[in-house]
Amino acid sequence: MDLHLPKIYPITDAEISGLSHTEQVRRLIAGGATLIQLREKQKAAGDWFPDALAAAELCRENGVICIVNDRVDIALAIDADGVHLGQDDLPVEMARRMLGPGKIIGLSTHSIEQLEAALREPIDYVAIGPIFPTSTKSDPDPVVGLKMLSEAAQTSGNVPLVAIGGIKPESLSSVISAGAASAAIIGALLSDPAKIAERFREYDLSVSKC
Ligand code: TZP
Ligand code: MG
Repeated sequence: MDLHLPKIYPITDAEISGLSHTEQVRRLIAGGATLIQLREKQKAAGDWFPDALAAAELCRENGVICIVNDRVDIALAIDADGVHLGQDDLPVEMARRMLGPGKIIGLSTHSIEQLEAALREPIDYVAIGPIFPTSTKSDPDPVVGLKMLSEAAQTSGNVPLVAIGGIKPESLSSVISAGAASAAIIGALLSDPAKIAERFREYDLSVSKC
């Protein structure tokens, strides 16, 4: 699949925002998001499913791409557009077999070695991070930095590269200049739930300056 990623890749987090995924999606769409990842690290599938389904339906109604973090079962159940896998999730080959050729698969990496291995898998995009220090991820991998991000961008070639970890509106241009196609963001977008749409627009403004 020839995937074109938007420069801002928002990811939901119910703990940080204190909101349901559906409400976060509503606010992110109001701010202009065109692709959203649903990320739920706490709830069991059965508890999360109704909210995930409503969030996916809201995305569909608005023509917004919906990607599910980690959970191929949820992605299938809500007919999401794709899944974002980590190094410890189902193997990409298996996820591809379950989802079929039409769905998006992204894979998180944390080093050039992992990135090179990821590029041998049937993925649509690859992510690398944390680029900057982050407090959002429990037990984060070592910080990658902008220099390794540039190396990753050269290594990934035509496969779109997503940068993640600690990206603020003021550092967005540095990750795009280093070669990332897109910047995934959690905390800085969601930490003030009343300002999610406003924060998204701030990132959008920074993109226009890139
Ligand atoms: N993977 C690497 S860093 C990270 C993930 C999921 C967290 C990114 O969140 P934030 O708040 O944008 O630093
Ligand atoms: Mg994961």
